[in-house]
Amino acid sequence: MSPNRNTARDFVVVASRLPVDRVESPDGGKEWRPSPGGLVTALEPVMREAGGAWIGWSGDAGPAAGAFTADGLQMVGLGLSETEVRHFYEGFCNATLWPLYHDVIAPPQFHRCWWEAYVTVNRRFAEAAAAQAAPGATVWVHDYQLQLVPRMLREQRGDVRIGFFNHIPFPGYEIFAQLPWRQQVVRGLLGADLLGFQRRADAGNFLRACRRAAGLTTKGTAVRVGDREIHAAAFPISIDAAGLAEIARRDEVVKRSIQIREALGEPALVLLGVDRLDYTKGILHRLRAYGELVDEQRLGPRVVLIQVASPSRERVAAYQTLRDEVEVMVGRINGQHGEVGYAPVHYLHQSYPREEMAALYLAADVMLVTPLRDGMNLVAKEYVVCRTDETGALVLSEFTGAADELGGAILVNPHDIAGLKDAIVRAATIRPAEARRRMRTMRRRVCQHDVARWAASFLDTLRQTAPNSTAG
Ligand code: GDG
Repeated sequence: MSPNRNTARDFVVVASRLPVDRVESPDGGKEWRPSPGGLVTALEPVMREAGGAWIGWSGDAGPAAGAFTADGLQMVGLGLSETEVRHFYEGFCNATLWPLYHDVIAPPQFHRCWWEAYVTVNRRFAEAAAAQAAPGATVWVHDYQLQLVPRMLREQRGDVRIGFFNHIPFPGYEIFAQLPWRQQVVRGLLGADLLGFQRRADAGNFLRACRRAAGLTTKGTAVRVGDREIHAAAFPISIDAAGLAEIARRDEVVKRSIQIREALGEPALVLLGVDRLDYTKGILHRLRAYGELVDEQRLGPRVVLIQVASPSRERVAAYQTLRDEVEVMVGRINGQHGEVGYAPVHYLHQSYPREEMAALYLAADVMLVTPLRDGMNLVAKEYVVCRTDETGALVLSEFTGAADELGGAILVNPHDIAGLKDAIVRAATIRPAEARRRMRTMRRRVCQHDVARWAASFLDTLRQTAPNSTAG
């Protein structure tokens, strides 16, 4: 497809979701409201400077929203039918690729009709990108939902520079090899000039898949496909550290954090977990360890764990089962150890504004981030950035990308419940001087390596890659 002269853009972001939500407007109609996330914060300046466009899906089944502007940014909304939502989004993305790429914590399901929907929807995104991109434009494709887009786009538009960033892990080859369409996925990704991963290990796994699934030769970070050279390397994502620290310093947020501890009855110790309610996040392991610690009274009297578990993928069966299991476990701990006026677990199956999240981070003495597998985990970075007074302690799973960067955390293997319990006790009883030293190291790291630096580093590297002109 040739670029549309009226809309040709020098910078195009392609992500499965738009950074806006369709919500009720005050007059009873519908309007687009920004859903601020790290990605849009990081890419906004680049988009504004280049007059860029963001291609994505609104999140609802139905016709395409088409082109519109939101807060001065150009959006192009694509549509998914009800069947595509089930087969592409809930099926292939969330019940095939998500569990497969997270070390098969849940069994992945392989269905040919889901794969077909994945191909169809990826083609729709690639065509939209081909129509938006100006000659020689830079197109940045995001995440596991769109792995076929780089190649599909390159076949139509040999002139554009294509980057791809995978937000979730890329699995070891023995796991990836289960995917019946492994070769198509590898070839799809190799349409890009530069492939970014969270950890070096993820890039290494991908390079191995290139050798094993596609029989290609790799050298260092490079893969050769015909006369093209593609690079795969680690670009660990981050957060808008300055923006979040500013929120955490606001008087009303600090006051709210004090209020939260008051509402809990001024406990001596507050632990916090913040996750999408997802089986990769290790919520059950965390509750198990915490429940035993309460039982054994190793954390002192009237300790409180606040667990925010924001609703996620509620129509996917594995998520419904997980919700039931978490709620049973929370009920058991509170039933056994609670009293009138005291519950050891405050479980919140809701979403909160950013200010409330910052107040929760400020209210917590110990943050528990215990995923069984996580590409990065931004919550760990958000916690340390909010701790502007350098107090607090972070218990962090070694199976997160964040563990590669946050050396000041108390690292754990969440499968080792005894080890997890010891780590929680250690974090709860850490000497203030040691806590400060650890927190300072972590804050420095995240503040210096924020999301703007991540985006700049990826785009600079992409710019330096030789333009690859032919389809691979
Ligand atoms: C994927 C990868 C990678 C959660 N509840 C609320 C809320 N959140 C925010 C957190 C955080 C974000 O959602 C979650 O990010 P994570 O990184 O923890 O996890 P995933 O959603 O699985 O993200 C992950 C990430 O992509 C980026 O590349 O790090 O590994 O799986 O920012 O604060 N925010 C608000 N209310 C809530 O109730 N406002």
